[in-house]
Amino acid sequence: MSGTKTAHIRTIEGKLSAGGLRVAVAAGRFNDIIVERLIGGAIDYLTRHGLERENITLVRVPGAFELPLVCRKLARSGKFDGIVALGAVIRGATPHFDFVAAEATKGLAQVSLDSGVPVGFGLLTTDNVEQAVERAGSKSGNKGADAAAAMLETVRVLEQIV
Ligand code: INI
Repeated sequence: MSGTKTAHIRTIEGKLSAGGLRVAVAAGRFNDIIVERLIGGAIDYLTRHGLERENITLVRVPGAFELPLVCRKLARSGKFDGIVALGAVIRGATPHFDFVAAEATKGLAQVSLDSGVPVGFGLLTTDNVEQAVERAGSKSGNKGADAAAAMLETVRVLEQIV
């Protein structure tokens, strides 16, 4: 946002152009009806912002708990400029909701910090299926697209900090 308070301040901002990047999308199979919509949202966002389809690699993992380990290997491979991690942890569906959600969340943050590769956080953590559906392409937007957008902006910001 520009305004009088930031006038004449050197500002670094990420341009939302994805052309030429290589992006991995890692997605849990658990709650796959929801996660498919997140994948669709992420890929739609990235291709509409110029990313070539051949530069997207989709990686399927069992569930949210496996996302950090697989994303860590993707990040360390040096083959990707950014990663989008997608999954859906739904409280109603499991008594170990809190463990799965917390470990996946902490793990993904750690991967990003340790590797320096931006990881878009597209993990839904909701109380019920209805809330998940709302955030997977209906009335509350699409968390997959949001995660892709955050990853892209972060990649472009980091490029400028040398
Ligand atoms: N994985 C999810 O992605 N979402 C869930 O809601 C979920 N529940 O309900 O348990 C879930 N569990 C599986 C977990 O991520 C691992 O795949 C599993 O425990 C094997 O390690």
